[in-house]
Amino acid sequence: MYSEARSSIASEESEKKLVGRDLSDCKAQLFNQFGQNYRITGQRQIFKAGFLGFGQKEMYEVKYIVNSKPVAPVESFQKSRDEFIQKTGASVTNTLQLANIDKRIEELTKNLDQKLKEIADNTSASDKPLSIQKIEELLQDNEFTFKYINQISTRLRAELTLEELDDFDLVQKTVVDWIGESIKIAPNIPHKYPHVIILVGPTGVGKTTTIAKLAGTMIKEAQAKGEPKPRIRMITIDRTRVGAEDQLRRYGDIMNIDVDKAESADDVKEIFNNYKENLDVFFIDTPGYSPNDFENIGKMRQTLEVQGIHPDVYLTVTATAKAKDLVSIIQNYETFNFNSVIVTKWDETTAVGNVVSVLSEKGKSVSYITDGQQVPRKIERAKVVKFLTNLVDFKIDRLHIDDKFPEDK
Ligand SMILES: Nc1nc2c(ncn2[C@@H]2O[C@H](COP(=O)(O)OP(=O)(O)OP(=O)(O)O)[C@@H](O)[C@H]2O)c(=O)[nH]1
Ligand SMILES: [Mg+2]
Repeated sequence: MYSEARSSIASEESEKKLVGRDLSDCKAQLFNQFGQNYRITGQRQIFKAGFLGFGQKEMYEVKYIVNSKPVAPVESFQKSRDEFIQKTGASVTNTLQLANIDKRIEELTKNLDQKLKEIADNTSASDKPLSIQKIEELLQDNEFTFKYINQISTRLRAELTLEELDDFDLVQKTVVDWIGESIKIAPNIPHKYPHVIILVGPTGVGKTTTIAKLAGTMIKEAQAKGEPKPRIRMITIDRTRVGAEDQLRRYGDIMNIDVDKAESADDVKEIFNNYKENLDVFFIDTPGYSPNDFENIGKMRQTLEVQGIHPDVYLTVTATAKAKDLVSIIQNYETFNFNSVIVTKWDETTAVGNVVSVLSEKGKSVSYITDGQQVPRKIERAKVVKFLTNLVDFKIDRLHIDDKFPEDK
């Protein structure tokens, strides 16, 4: 429902509509086009459907009328001032009254300046070239954070000429390249043997499943190369969740991998020392804790503080997590000194701008992506191209990005 304004002005054109991000955005657009020669006659919130009709976005629609005889704001003020002086001038006979009039004019001028400044401040959004506005909308639809979007817009203004900004294909291509450059892929670094791999992260993100996928992939790759089966052992330190150990054991049984349970740093150390000579890889599965559960996260950290194991720690997060939550997960799991991030449940979302924005902001690299429940099939090493081809509604030059972002640089 529109909330309607009541008064009407005689010399006006017909009513029109305009859509913006919010009321001040609509006002800024109107000011940009008509100065102050418009009047809002109605306003309402509307919802714009996102990609394939999913993910509605709140927008604002205003109805407005433009005055038929435009008068610039400053002119109108000067006119009123002249009329004011003319009207009062006849009766003004002494300097005191004149001084009062001057003071009043000064006040009015100050107020008007302030108003104009406020309007100008609000106007800056609609000053944007159309291509920047369009790219910002695309980035929003892909759930990039406001901070990330602002950086892209600022860079576009700084690095592209007005002519280039008119070419939307070029703008998209440039932005896709910049997004690609902001994604850090964790390098495949050589490690000490046995290779200790620990997955940490919030509850239910897929840590245990991902460990099974990683172990299964190692076995499959060795088979494919005709190499001997890697010697793997898995440890669970999950004491809190019923069935956590069973879940890991079930995967262990299928792949013929032994599973141990550890309750303390001493347990982990003992298991490690008992088997380290005869193992290639140790996987350590951990319980999931809310990022705000500092107490349990702290205790778990102590359990994993074992001299000499040199672990590769991965933070596991889902692609579906909100940007704000990703920030707090990264911050609160920082204590594990994780090397890189594994992004799970890629199959459960279409927008990955949230992950790209937060990882780039926090300077974190990504190592693996998992995109389904099947073990071990649904895991792959992270690739920039995978992120870019997932961008919704962007025009992607596949040959160009394959060339610019080759795998395993
Ligand atoms: N769709 C989808 N589901 C996944 C993926 N990875 C894991 N899952 C599912 O997510 C659920 C939780 O997986 P777990 O491996 O138990 O998660 P966890 O992080 O070990 O959970 P906790 O140990 O309870 O913290 C299971 O139903 C998995 O099948 C994925 O990439 N895509
Ligand atoms: Mg688990």
